[in-house]
Amino acid sequence: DGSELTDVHNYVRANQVEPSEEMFGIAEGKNLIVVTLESMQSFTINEQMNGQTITPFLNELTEDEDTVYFPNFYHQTGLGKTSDSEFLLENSLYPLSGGAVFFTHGGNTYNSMAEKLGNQGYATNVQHANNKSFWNRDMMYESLGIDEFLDIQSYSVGEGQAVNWGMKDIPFFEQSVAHMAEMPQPFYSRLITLTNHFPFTLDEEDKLIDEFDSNSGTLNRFFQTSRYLDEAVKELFDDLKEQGLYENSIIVMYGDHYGISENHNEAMAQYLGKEITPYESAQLQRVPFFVHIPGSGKGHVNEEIGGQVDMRPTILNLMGVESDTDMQFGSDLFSNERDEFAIFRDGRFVTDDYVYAGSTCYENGSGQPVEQELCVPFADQALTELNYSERVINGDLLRFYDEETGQLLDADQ
Ligand code: GP9
Ligand code: MN
Repeated sequence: DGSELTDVHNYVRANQVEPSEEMFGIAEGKNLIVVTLESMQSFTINEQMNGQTITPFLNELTEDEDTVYFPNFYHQTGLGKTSDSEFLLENSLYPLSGGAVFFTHGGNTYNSMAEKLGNQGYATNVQHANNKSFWNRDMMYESLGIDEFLDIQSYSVGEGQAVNWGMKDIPFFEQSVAHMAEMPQPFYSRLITLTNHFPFTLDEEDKLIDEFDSNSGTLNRFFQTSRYLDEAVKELFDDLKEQGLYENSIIVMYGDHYGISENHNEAMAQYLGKEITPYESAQLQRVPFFVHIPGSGKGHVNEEIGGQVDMRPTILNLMGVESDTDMQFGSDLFSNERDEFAIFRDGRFVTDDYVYAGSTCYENGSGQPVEQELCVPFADQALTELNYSERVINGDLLRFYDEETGQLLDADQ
């Protein structure tokens, strides 16, 4: 019953931070569009590959007056890959260390961001051009209180519009925005892309830059599919403007997980021009996080260290929706009170001073190994937090929590 939640609840409340006064509510009442950038990694942003720009549109956004870009933002996914990132986004809980939580705990009680926005009168949906049962999404989305799932059945895939895993991102975005034009407003619509997915294959006409020249065909092609995804995002912005949806929407985009695993370290070392130590491997877990609020003038590059668990409180505060009695492990990235901390699902972590990886404590910045004991307090906290999150999920404990009041409930209530 609720008493199993006491420690967790105390921990969550003790680590809670106040929202940023400047940012709270600045997107209130607007449509919320969240785009999952499949396999997009931060090492491609504002960089070149053999003299070619990899992400020209996203690079522009990093300097845009209405866009906040977070370069020190980390994925926190495990075996559930894309679905784990969705879980972090909706719940601000960590996914599980074994198996995909979308499969293992698809019937739990949750208090998702979709449900909260639904309670504020938002129409909520996910759009993704794949079969609805992939990752058990159809079941899990019901538990998450998402009103509608527009899966592959809602798309028409014309000649030349599919590659690799299925529908290409450019026509996917175009048809998704057409769907949005029919939705009651305000809406919360989540778009999950697919083209920048292993094995990173493209039709010739969609290859906008050359391949890289390493011994890894996977990495070589990854630059091209990343370039394609960047082009698709540019067209998404154009589509939204054409449909008159742009001005009244906030567009949030995040990379879901790495595309290039450690199996390609030799090729990555060639690209980066340095050895891939455990420290560098941890830094490669950075994924882009963008918050674009048209007309806000709030754009800047925000160096805050955070991760996907922080998206829910950050977004809800921008939307002017309180979450201070919710059971969430993340915190608002705009808050001044926040500790810089990103805990990976496998126990690695990053703070402003240290990076803990490969059982070694490194100084953040120089990458030099330092005394192990400097990392110990953070390692303890990381473990506590991951364990508490697992306890909530494994015991389906949100059944015993009233998020309206922040009260623990008895089993017989
Ligand atoms: C599948 C897509 C890709 O629908 O989200 O899943 P992934 O393999 O990246 O988890
Ligand atoms: Mn994915």
